Amino acid sequence: MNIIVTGGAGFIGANFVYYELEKHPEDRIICLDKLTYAGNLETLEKAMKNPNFRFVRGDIADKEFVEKLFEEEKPDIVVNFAAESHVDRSIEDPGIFLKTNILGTQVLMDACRKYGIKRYHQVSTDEVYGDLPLDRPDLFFTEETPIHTSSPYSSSKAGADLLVLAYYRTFGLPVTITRCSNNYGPYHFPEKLIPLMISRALADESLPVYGKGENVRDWLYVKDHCAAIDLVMRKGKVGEVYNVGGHNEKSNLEVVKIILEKLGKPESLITYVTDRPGHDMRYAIDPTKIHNELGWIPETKFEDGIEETIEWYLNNKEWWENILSGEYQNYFDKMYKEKDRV
Ligand code: NAD
Ligand code: TDX
Repeated sequence: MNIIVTGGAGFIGANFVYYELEKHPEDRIICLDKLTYAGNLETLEKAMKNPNFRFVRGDIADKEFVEKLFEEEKPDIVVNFAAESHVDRSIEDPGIFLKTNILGTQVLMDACRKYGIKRYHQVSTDEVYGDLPLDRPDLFFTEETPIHTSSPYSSSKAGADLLVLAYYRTFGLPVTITRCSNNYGPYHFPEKLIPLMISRALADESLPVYGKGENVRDWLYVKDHCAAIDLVMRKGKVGEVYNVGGHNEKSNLEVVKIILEKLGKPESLITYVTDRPGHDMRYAIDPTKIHNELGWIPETKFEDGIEETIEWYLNNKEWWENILSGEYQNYFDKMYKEKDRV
């Protein structure tokens, strides 16, 4: 099968590219990525050596470009990871979130309608459900929980989800959606909580915790998310939404303290800073549906996953130091433009 993976130079998309190349060597992966500040071609260096992998630089919201790629590749499946993904950036500048996350999804699905597709899979987030209170640990997000967003980011993801379901109902497009909790693991961009705290702690810099650090996230190791997407896009029921999460709730302060402890750094590095406006209090996924229908369970315990992740950041300093210095943005020109390989 030919599978277009959009946003494959980002955190989860890249992990998914490697997951697919290993698990389904018979399939061909075409990664379409705009290489925004969050895209890093260095991450895909190993994949580039695989004859079943192709990288193409482009914008999912560019209709002409997307149609040309569909004509060339005739994809069987499209998995859409491409998005602006950072909540804080969406508070600073919402416009690009609406363009990429909503209009980009529309352009991709229109191409799917025009050229035909076996499956369009939308990678979404638990943030579309809004948040849960800290004093109700009995409450979880199910697929029936109403959409109730807080940030421009989550609103743009919810808008896209609604459009995907509309394309199923109105046009019969064979779609599926996964809504996943917070991921962590290799290749996570160091603007997000866990890699930010690891890189700053290693440099003995202050660790900025928003508010009191009591907000709770439901952490899932990225490989478990990749396994869930792989299952849903191949075996999930068309027109359905599947929640993905690991019953791994931790407050931000707990996470930061675990990182400090593992790195042997003092808690005095923690600095409480002004809270994020509209900050969601607690996310918690009920993954019963994907477990019962498709047999998915998370395999990595947080205690193991966080150790592996810290180990990865220690062993791959160059990867994130190039990001912090901005060097990674020259990689495309250096390695690919001159050689006309993409
Ligand atoms: P990321 O920011 O690390 O990567 C996004 C990728 O998309 C980058 O490579 C970027 O260059 C690319 N991109 C952005 N705009 C594009 C455009 N217009 N055209 C083509 N490519 C474009 O994001 P991530 O954390 O890997 O998240 C991937 C997806 O998973 C997103 O849709 C996000 O909403 C969703 N998600 C993320 C998490 C999480 O914890 N990170 C949890 C649930 C869902
Ligand atoms: O410096 C920080 N200090 C801090 O206290 C940062 C960057 C974050 N935080 C807090 C805010 C959140 O409560 O840590 C928590 C996690 O923050 P992020 O890493 O920004 O993730 P979050 O806002 O939870 O969103 C993530 O999970 C859902 C992803 O970025 C989204 O793309 C995904 O949809």
